[in-house]
Amino acid sequence: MATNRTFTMIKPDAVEGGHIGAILEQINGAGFRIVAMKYTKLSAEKAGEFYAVHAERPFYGELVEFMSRGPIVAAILEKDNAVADFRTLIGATNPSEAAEGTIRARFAKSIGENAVHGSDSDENAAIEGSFHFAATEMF
Ligand code: 3AN
Repeated sequence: MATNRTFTMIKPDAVEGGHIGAILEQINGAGFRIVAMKYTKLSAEKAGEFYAVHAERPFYGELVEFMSRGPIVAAILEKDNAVADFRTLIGATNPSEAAEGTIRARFAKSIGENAVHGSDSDENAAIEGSFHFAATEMF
């Protein structure tokens, strides 16, 4: 059974581009409810920890540098089938392959600077949500 929460970050490129409002509007318009949200900045250490699964990939250093270069918006979102539906809403990792109208098609610049994160499984959604939020910050 699909659980109904996912975790997202509006990444530094999209924050720098002034797209927080438009992205949140698209997320709300697609029926996601905000369970938790904060405007924050990852240290290089925290970004490295968050993306530890990619530590062996050639782009890891670049990814950590990018994700820690400026503020992000982190959020937990709720909806039926949240993980899969949010992946559909954001589009493919590479924005040139992202379906028209998806968040990455609209706002992402490149495969590395791709505007938003979306959890890839229910298990990772729970891990990533707890990485950023205490239980007392979820409503
Ligand atoms: P997604 O974010 O769609 O789940 P992942 O988990 O494969 O994609 O990658 C995590 C992040 O790593 C991406 N959001 C992107 O910022 C970065 N990334 C992925 N592939 C590349 C790549 N080939 N070159 C540079 N950065 C990449």
